[in-house]
Amino acid sequence: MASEASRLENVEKILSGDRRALARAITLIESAREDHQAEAQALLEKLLPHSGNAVRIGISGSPGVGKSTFIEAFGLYLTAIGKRLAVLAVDPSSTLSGGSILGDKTRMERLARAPSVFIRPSPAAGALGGVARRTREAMLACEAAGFDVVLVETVGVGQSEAAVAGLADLFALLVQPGGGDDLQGIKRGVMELADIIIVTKADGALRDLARHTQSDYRSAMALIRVQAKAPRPKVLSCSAAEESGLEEIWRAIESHNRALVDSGELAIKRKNQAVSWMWREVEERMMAALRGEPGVAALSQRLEAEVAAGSTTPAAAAAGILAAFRREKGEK
Ligand SMILES: Nc1nc2c(ncn2[C@@H]2O[C@H](COP(=O)(O)OP(=O)(O)O)[C@@H](O)[C@H]2O)c(=O)[nH]1
Ligand SMILES: [Mg+2]
Repeated sequence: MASEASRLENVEKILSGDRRALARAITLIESAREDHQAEAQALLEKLLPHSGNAVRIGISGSPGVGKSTFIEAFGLYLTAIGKRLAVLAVDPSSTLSGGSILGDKTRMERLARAPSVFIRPSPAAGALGGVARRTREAMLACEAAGFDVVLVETVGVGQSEAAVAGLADLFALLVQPGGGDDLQGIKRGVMELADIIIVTKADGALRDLARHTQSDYRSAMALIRVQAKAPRPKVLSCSAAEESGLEEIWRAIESHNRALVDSGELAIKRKNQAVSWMWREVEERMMAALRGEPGVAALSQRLEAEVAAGSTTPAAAAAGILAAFRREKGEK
């Protein structure tokens, strides 16, 4: 463990907006080592009282839809109006060495050079839940460092949208012109998560198609169940290439945010998110503890075979596994 003095110095640096200290803190947060995790939690406890002041935006969309280009253009727009921006990227399909997001970081070259911007790609370490959990903590660290806007980007694959929506105030889904009737195969569940849908590449030859796509999504969203107290989802379009539509998107985000603040929903949403992350963490740790017991492992292999063969019911086998876990824990 770091000494109390050096930890305090670190906290001071982060609070003053030192991006290097922030980057080091996130490395610590992302480390799987147990001593690093303990250190990270100690650090986070000091940072937590200073977090909570950013607009938290989740962004998702299929590969090629224009996320990176959008984030660069939108990020530059935000810095131009005086915002400090942190970009955290979660890519469950990438690895540290060959990851697409690391490639993206170089594509966001102009944004990465801006002095008021912090860009952080996260490698796909372990389960998605783990990646997103650390992203949540990284986001809190960014807030403590004084960033006004935190953008969390994920590639639309399976559960990553829900994970990112679960830590954001507002979830933006990017779609590209085209698609037609099936709305590009985007799952209803993902559409239901969206607070705002952004049609990208509304320029040049794609301009008209983008307009059609926008109205298709408007119709589709009108049919979708809206979260009771959330503002109605908006469907907007933009061109990152022409840097158009960005101001309107920011205004929509601000007005969404203001509505959440005014109704008291933002505080409730964030509280619920934090509590559900706690339980997710408990689940993860419980399962890790359970799987880590050698006696349980041996038994569960046998029970798996029995359940597969139909000679034991899943419920009876589950009860057996939990009983074995309690026995082993009781012996210690
Ligand atoms: N015409 C046009 N092309 C764009 C725009 N934004 C992105 N693209 C192109 O779409 C492709 C995918 O963009 P990228 O940002 O890498 O998508 P990502 O995979 O979602 O991050 C690239 O070839 C971009 O040049 C835009 O605003 N207009
Ligand atoms: Mg990208």
